[in-house]
Amino acid sequence: MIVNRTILTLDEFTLQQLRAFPTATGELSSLLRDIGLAAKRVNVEVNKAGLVDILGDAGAVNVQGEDVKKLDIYANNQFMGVLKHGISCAGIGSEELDDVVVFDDEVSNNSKYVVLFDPLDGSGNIDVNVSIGTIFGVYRRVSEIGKPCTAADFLQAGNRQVAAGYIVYGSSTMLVYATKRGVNGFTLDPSIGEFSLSHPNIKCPPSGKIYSVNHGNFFQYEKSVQQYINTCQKKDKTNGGPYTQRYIGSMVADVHRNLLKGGIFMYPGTIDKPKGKLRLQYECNPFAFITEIAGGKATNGKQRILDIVPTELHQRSPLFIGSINMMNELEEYLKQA
Ligand code: P6P
Repeated sequence: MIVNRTILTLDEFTLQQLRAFPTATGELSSLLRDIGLAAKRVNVEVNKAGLVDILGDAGAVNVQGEDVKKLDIYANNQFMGVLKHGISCAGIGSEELDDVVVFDDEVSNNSKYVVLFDPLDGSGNIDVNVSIGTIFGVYRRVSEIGKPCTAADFLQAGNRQVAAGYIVYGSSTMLVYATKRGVNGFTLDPSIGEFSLSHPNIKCPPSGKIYSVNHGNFFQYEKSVQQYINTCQKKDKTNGGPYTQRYIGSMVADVHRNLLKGGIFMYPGTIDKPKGKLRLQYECNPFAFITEIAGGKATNGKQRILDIVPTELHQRSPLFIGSINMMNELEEYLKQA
């Protein structure tokens, strides 16, 4: 019987990758399947968030000083749980937790990887039914295998990531996953409860006509950023302007759209927040890794995001990310500063 495998599930895709690379141990594939499982569980709760008492503030405030929504906590526990009980992860760092969590059991201590994640980015949008997402980055440990992972494992530059991805809980639920071999998108098929390969080998268009920025902070941006934003609004044959402004206020949704359609997303430093708002380790770095593998570019306005050596787990960074031609155009303005 010939089985018509026109659409690969996430599991089939990871097994196919394993067959193609026999030397692979399967730990990274197993880690991806763990993340896919947690994503399916979170998706169920996100999809019914309006119906159950999972909305609203949990009364807690996280390390960022933000009200923690109950769904944040649920998502954090789901991803932490599957990674702790898997075979590939020695510990995690999360936006929702003040410090890293060292799993410190025999299997985990012998695992090669650590994971940094934002369990539910854009959670302020939960109550108004706007797309939200999970963001994660995977690093090979620098600490000794066989012993508990250490804080140093979680303070590696983003160029040390071996994989990164995100889940966008939107009109459909999609998991986008990148390794050095490429970026692939899997859409959750509710009829079989599996993520299925829907966007193989994603490439970020080199140019685009979408710019994403919070105009409310305009007068707090550096002059060079203001000048670039003004250019985005001008009719200009050379850059295809004017561009369209699209800003959802949920990074996963904004960056995902620009990755597929072409565009630039900016969260610059402001007078109030010179380092910007976004966190380096589990927002900027994973998206910078994914975007570069897809052919785009990501900087903090001065240097490549992936080359920044972190000093703190929750440090913030300005972020400019997207289509390479739009990023190069922006950098011409930033150089003049
Ligand atoms: P602002 C959500 O809280 C978030 O961290 C990102 O998802 C989003 O891009 C950004 O903040 C929006 O911030 O200040 O423009 O509302």
